[in-house]
Amino acid sequence: MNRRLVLVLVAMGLAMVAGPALAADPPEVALLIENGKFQPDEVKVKANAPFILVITNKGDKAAEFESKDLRTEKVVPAGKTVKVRIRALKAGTYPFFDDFNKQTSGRILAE
Ligand SMILES: [Cu+2]
Repeated sequence: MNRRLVLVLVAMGLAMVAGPALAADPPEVALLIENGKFQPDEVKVKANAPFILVITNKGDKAAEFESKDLRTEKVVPAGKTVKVRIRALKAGTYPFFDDFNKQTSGRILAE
């Protein structure tokens, strides 16, 4: 076999191994807490598909990501990043807020 064919076969083999694992991993969606605000304050995601919110707190105080509609709350210490798995959502708007600083709020828009 020539070298090029070997590389193609190796790539196909890797794709077969990595493919299902990648398909099973929900996409990650970044959310920042900075200067007392969520950035962005509207997080757009696909409806009917789970995802992982990757929340980074750039502030110097702990925050608590909380959403009644999502039945989720998670402390995000100052300067840290946490991951929160969110179930597949029907199309709609899902408000969230920082339970330690309630005027800091945002929403997830699933569409
Ligand atoms: Cu709370």
